[in-house]
Amino acid sequence: MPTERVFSGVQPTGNLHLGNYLGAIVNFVKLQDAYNCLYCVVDLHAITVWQEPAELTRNIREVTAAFIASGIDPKKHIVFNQSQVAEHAELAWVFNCVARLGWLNRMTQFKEKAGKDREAASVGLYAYPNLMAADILVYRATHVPVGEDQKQHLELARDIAQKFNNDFSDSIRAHGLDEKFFPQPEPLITGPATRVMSLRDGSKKMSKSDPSDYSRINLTDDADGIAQKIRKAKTDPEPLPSEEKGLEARPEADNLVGIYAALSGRTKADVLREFGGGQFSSFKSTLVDLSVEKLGPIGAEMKKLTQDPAYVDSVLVDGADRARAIAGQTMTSVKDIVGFIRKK
Ligand code: AQP
Repeated sequence: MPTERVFSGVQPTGNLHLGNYLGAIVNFVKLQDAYNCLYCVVDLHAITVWQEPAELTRNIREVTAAFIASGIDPKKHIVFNQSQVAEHAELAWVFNCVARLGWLNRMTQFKEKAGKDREAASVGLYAYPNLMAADILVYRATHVPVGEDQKQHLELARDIAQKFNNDFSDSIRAHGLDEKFFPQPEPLITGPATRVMSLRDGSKKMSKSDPSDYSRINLTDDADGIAQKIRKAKTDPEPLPSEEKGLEARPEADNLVGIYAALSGRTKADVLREFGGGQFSSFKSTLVDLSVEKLGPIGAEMKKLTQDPAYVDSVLVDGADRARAIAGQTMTSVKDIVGFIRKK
């Protein structure tokens, strides 16, 4: 039985896209054989920016459906939504008191998301990385599959784990616990599409919040939608290069080749050996066929699952019960370590 634990999450903020799929969900699926996995719909993170309540409920079910439709087995592993396991928020508070303001001030995602009007951003958006550290460490997870954009937050989680272990080392020892109470979680940023870019602008990451729907392929897009978006995707006038080096300074070409490679399970070099020297128009047609073949069945299954909300909710309740059992044990030890009094 595998002993190392994987944790990762996706925010239910709508417009789940190819970047979320290739950067994260595909890897979630692959890791199921080698690890015990927890996959979380991080609804507490979602409300760091305003969410319409009814839409949030729909989006929680949609992300759950995407997990299952992509091949995550919620019986063998744990699929749940974050707000059902109160220990995430409880540990996050302890981490708010461990992490330093200076550490959070360096987080680039907050700067990007808060934009110019930082005073108007929610406190939650600022403290988001501490909650993310709690999500991972409340399960003492050792591996975290994420896209490239989450690397900095993972480094912060490692710093928090280390500072907690150092600050409380005497107490950890006094309670007979492992001196490395919290492990150092390893980011797993793998595959040829760890940062999928916008189809309209190769310098911007594909993102749920981009106002242009043509910038991303949504997992719920039908075949016509996928075809239109790929055909309209920005490219340059040169033919495709035959080697990877030729993709440098051609971000749009690099992105489409990376998407093709990830969807076909090949390397970029291998894809270029086949398509190098050809025009984008024919490459795009092949990419449309591949995308429809790979994403079509997932979108169809998502649609089916979301039509049965009682089933989706039962998966989340069952997963949350199992997650709580693990998180509760960690919080019991954390309370002892910190010096809180609790019912014995
Ligand atoms: N463009 C991307 N390429 C590769 N991986 C990506 N991820 C997100 N965008 C890309 C990865 O998907 C997982 C879930 O992301 P999330 O929903 O928790 O948060 P996010 O990064 O904020 O997603 P978006 O789409 O970029 O939303 P907005 O528009 O709100 O900023 C993570 O593992 C992430 O790395």
